[in-house]
Amino acid sequence: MKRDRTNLWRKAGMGLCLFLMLGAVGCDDDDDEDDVGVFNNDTLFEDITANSVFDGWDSDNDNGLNEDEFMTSFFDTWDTDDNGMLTDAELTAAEQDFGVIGADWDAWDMDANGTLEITEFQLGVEDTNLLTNWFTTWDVNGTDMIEDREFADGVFGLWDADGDGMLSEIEYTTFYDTYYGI
Ligand SMILES: [Ca+2]
Ligand SMILES: [Ca+2]
Ligand SMILES: [Ca+2]
Ligand SMILES: [Ca+2]
Repeated sequence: MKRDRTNLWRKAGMGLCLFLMLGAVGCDDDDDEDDVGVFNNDTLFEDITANSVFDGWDSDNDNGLNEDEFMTSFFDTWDTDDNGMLTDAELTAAEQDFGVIGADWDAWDMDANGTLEITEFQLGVEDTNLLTNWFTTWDVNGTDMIEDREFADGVFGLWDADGDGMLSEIEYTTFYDTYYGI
């Protein structure tokens, strides 16, 4: 029934388009494109839930990330080649893709070996309050943990630079495969 009504409206819309075109006004019917090509925070939630990456970070298995687990989740996420260290290139990519502000690579790399190990990363993010700010903002239900839904909503918000709640299929898939693909 709902579908019938939608089709009816769509037909009515096309009729209106035709009418407007006759009046020399352009009409861009991109409804079909929107239906298949736009991804939102629900998509990320479903994907993250399905691939069990979140469960891997939740090391005490209480279905939420405490601040330590949250920190580890970002270290793992940004370590895109999974070698247990963050390089300058990995951090720069993360800064861009997640809208990170205030990370000081040189200061964080305390032994100046060109990579961030997890202890250096931990001290660095504590210094900037970067993850603490996200943690506090994302914990919408006030449990002092980030549950999977809060995580998906938060990360999607970082990816969605223009804040309209949507990413194109290409944008979404690129982000997802880079950071959460298995
Ligand atoms: Ca946990
Ligand atoms: Ca790495
Ligand atoms: Ca280092
Ligand atoms: Ca929470």
